[in-house]
Amino acid sequence: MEILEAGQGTYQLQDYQKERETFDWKQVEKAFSWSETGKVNIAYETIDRHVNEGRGDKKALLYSDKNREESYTFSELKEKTDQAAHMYRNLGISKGDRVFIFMPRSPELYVALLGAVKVGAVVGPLFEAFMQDAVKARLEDSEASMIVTTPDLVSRIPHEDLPHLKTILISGDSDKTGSSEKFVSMDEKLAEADTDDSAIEWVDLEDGFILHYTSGSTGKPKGVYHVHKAMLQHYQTGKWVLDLREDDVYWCTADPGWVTGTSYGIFGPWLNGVTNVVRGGRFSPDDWYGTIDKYNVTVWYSAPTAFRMLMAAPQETLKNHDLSSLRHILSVGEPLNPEVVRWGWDVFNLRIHDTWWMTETGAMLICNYPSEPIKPGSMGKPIPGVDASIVDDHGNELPPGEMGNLAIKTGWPAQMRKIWNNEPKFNEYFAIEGWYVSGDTAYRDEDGYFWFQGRNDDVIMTAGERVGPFEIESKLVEHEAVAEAGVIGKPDEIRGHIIKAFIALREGYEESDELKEQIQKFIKSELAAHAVPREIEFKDKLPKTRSGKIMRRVLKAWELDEPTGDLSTMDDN
Ligand code: 6R9
Repeated sequence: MEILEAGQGTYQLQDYQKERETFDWKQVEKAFSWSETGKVNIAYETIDRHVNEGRGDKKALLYSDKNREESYTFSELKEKTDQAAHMYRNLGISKGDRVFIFMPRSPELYVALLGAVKVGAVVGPLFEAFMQDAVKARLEDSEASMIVTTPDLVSRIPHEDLPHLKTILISGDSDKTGSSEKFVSMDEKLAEADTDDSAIEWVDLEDGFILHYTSGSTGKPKGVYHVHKAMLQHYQTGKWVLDLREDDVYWCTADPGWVTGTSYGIFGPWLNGVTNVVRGGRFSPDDWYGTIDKYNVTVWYSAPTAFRMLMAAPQETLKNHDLSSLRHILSVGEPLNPEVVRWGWDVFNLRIHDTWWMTETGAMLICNYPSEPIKPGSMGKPIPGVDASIVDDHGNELPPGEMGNLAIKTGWPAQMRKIWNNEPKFNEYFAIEGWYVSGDTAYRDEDGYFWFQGRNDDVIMTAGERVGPFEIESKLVEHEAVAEAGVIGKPDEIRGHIIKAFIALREGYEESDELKEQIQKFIKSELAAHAVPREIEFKDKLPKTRSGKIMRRVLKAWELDEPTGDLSTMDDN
């Protein structure tokens, strides 16, 4: 077994075992003044606290895109979010109202979101790429009273069909403004608003602040509801896992439409008072390496799909940039292929640390840590203060090596508190007494490391064997011709299912029957005969969510000629 040993430095989590034995979430509460007052606001703790504790002049946000380049200190963000809070109050928003944020990444987005949280509203971040039906479904389900958007996106809001939606706040010049009472200019309303901090609503730890819609495999998207108390875990995992320190320049590449872009694009870094980079615009290897180089990024949190695209980029792209500022790299969203970890080690001379969590879990739960060995292909071990296990469908814990439901003992701080308007759905996650059942299949090894196998629906039964798609996909991307791979079970009369692989080739490779055979031989000799994809289909690109997850259910639907279900989160580029 290949193992990447822990670094020799001093880390925020120095002794994992000891911390597991002694840690209590109560300790973290003491870092915040609300442990005395009982009243809290996550947006205050994220921004204002640093100003009030003398760190106001520190750079909080470094923003750039093709046309803009700006930076904001904590003091500047405090003033802007206070002003936004007054604006929301002036427009009648109060505690518990749902305010949606439908904007491309920009400083205005971060101000709009945190300002709404300051007045106690529950924010619903949307991907800017959402089209009309996706926007409508989410506003309808949540009965949102306001949406903040930009002139380019406003036409996708079907306001006539949304009786609860009272205000459409437009940031930037738009000819819509004033055309009906619903359309309001954000710039105008901001200019009229005060900038002191009296608009902050002090709420209870169990009051909600964010509603993240996430699609199930079919059916309509679910509104996952999180409360202010989640900050304890955003803050603490920012230390233990992101290993954030005073002078870090941190870059999380995720959009706030995805939970990673809020929990770790806003709250994790800023609760810890570090400088946070936001890069607008689209992904390209040159742009991303350029961003690390330009800002001297030290801690970088991204996703396997992006790492695989960087791997496939020409070597010169890498050589054109100085990436020596990087100290710590992390990944989330999808299984992190061992090949990607090896690549990271080769090109950055750093280990890529995988982290596992979900929209529903609100924050990281199973992770790799700078002070612990990494087993490439494993998601790591539970954070201190959290217990994870592998259970069967009746809740019996399974021994090491056996595949089953990845489950978490209930009661961690960032756990979702409800699915909006859908109690039965919420209860499904907790059907096994005392456990949150994730819907992922995994196993645990003798050393307590967890190994992801697939979503439950993705695990393949072939000729009596249970095969996780991840292991095969990871082996496939080790082949020199393969850029990305998605593996599904295709119904077969004799074997139950056969393994079918959809493959996107690297540049410079052409599809052919010889290549198919070569790939099959490669899997047979490197993995196992039963793991060989009997069918291989080449695609220009694989269907993926906006957070970069390969949509195996879409591959299956294509294969079986069945309806593909809700595609609102599919990336159409
Ligand atoms: C944060 C986020 C959750 C699902 C999760 C699992 C997959 C996330 C992973 C991973 C393997 C990892 N997933 N992290 N699979 N290794 N490190 O991604 O939330 O968008 O709700 O997705 O993503 O299947 O159940 P979300």
